[in-house]
Amino acid sequence: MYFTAATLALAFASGVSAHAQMYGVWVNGVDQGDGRNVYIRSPPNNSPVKDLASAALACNVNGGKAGSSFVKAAAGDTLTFEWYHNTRTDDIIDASHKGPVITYIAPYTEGNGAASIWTKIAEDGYDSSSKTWAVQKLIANKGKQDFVLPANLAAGRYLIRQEIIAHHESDTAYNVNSARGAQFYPSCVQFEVTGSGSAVPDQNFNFNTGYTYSDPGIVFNLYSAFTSYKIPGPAVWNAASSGSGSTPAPAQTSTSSSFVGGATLLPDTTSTSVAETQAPATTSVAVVVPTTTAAPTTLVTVTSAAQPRPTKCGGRRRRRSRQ
Ligand SMILES: [Cu+2]
Repeated sequence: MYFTAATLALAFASGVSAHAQMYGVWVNGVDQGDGRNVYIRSPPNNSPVKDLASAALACNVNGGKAGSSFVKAAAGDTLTFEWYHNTRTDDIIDASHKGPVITYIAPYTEGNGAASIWTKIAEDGYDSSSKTWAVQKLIANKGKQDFVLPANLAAGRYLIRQEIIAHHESDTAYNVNSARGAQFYPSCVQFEVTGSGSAVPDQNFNFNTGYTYSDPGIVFNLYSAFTSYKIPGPAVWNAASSGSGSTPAPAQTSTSSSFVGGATLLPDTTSTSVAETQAPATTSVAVVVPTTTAAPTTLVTVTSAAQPRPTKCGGRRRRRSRQ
């Protein structure tokens, strides 16, 4: 066994990226094992999708490559999707990558999911009372995001797609500046659901047409003095009003019991990654000064040297005190 220089360079580059992907699924608290390329349509790396016209927006790169097995669950079960950064239970995703975690379901397809087939079943965005983003809860919860399968969901095979949206560069839309834009981390999991319910997901949402560059939940300035955040996509599906079931609508369960509002971490400007080495359009870098709450309160513009710099997203992060 030997490594070429290119192999080593790639290995290093993927090691310093600050993104995330999915490791596996838990059903009612029971670990279903490493799902990568087994029941998860795993992408080749943890880089984000940013182009809203890309078919990969639905189920990521390799989204049309069907896995070899299905997670078995029953309608009404609590499911946990577990994310990681480079290795299981590590730092999960760079703390700068604040944003929502959203979950959709579609009838099973061996296709790539880029079609009008999706229905939103759970979402967690920004809690203005605690100034907490879903991604912060995800990190505090060791990468685990819980949601409940609707109790009257019709039995059958499904794809369940969970995405993280990271807003640290989304003040500018990707179609305006491809070096910036919201970062989407979609992951599709193959499920075989049992139960006697009759509710069939029917929102027929299509990511390529339903997510747009005019959506305030997609082009969003994380460093502005915001007080609320509108999660993109349709409202969470009310399964109770579908089919003949009469059970309550699914609720996003809280996974934040151990979360303590942390300091705002500085966007990293010191290291590079494979996907995000393009320089910003200008040489100014917005830096949020850390505060004791999760909400950015002070915006300072630091003008860098004339040399273009990589955008933040690196694995190493440097804390700086106010100077
Ligand atoms: Cu990233």
